[in-house]
Amino acid sequence: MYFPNVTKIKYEGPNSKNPLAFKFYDAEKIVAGKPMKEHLRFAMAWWHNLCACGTDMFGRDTADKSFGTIIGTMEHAKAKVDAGFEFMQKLGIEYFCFHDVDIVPESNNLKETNRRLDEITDYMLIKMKQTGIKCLWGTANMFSNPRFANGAGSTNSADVFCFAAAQVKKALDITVKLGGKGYVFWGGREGYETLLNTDVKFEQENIARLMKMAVKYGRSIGFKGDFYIEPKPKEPMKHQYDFDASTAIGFLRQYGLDKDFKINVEANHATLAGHTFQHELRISAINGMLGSIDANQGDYLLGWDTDEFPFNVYETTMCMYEVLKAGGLSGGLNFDAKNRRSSYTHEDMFNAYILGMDAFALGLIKASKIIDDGTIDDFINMRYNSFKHGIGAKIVSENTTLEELSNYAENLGEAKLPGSGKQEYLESVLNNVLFG
Ligand code: XUL
Ligand code: CO
Repeated sequence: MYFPNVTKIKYEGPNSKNPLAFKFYDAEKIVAGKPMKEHLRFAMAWWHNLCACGTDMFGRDTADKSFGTIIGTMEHAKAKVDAGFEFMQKLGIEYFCFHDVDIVPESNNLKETNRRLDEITDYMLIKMKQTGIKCLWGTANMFSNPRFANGAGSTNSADVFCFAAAQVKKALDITVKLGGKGYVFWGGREGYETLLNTDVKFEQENIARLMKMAVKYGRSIGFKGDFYIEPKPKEPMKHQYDFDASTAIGFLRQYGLDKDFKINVEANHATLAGHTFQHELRISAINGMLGSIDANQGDYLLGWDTDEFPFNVYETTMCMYEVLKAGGLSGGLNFDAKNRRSSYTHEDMFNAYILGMDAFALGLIKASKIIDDGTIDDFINMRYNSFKHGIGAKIVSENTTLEELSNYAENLGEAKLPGSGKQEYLESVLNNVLFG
């Protein structure tokens, strides 16, 4: 046992003062027609939870995640599996997400890395069968190894492109082996620092080529799930190609990848792009491409990806409002989030997940109330009333011309104000639903 001081985390309700209990997440409780756990489908991110130890630009590790072994060995990789499954079981988390290099130490030799991946996934499969825990999505880390300094799909080196292809192939193999529901492309180094050395068109075409081969190969080995692009505007690169959901959707359509791909929206990436989390969810949803979510939170005072555990209930509420309106996710809510460097104990890891899971449970409960209350949805519906009859209906049915509209406008005489947006009133409705 790796977490002997923590027993199974239970739902104790909002009056509980127990730091190791859920206050709002009650897995089996029915909200909006389904148990909470089905709406939320929480996943543990292997990298932050089992690998990251608090190193930042200015200081070394603070957390000990050796789990009694020597880091960088296969014994350590297996201890992480054991610790991870104990952690998920104690929290009632039913899914995990991983990069290839999160689950084994990468060797200098690709064949040896792949052999290690076979060995560890055999071991993970046994644990998955014993516990019922499943894989939400897998991915290849094509940004840490120095060979990817100039990108993976967008690299200037054909040899590096082949290494990227090899990693995608193997990551797909093991994602399928583990029954993963999805496969993610996060293009951390797919971008550029200066146009003085970059052929953007060529690089984007090459990324599309890599993705097309991934789809072809994935489908050939029986992968039935969704591929995802996870947009992010910057960091590590100055300018990343998958800037935001709109950009990624345009790219997918341009290269005929939109039938196989959806968007994995990450909250902190949205805010880095100058959008709200809700905006990115809405843009994905209205394009039929809301696939999965990396559930975290950024800091509005900082310009980088802080990957904090979410606690802002306004944001989790508006997120779950989008999810409910979109009819749910094909993926789930992956906590791509890490403890603050100074919260370095194993107990802090549990506290962080309890915070995040409760914040989203609360968001789900409140979002369902907003929908039941109906004031906001009714307002939006009424706001476009002028398009339901007369000239407005003609516009919507595309049964008019610029000339006809021009004549109509001339006959109107004085220009009219379009009806109040009533933002302050609607914000007070929101607060009333949340706290009333
Ligand atoms: C980085 C990030 C990644 C992806 C998977 O900002 O979000 O961890 O989620 O590669
Ligand atoms: Co992410």
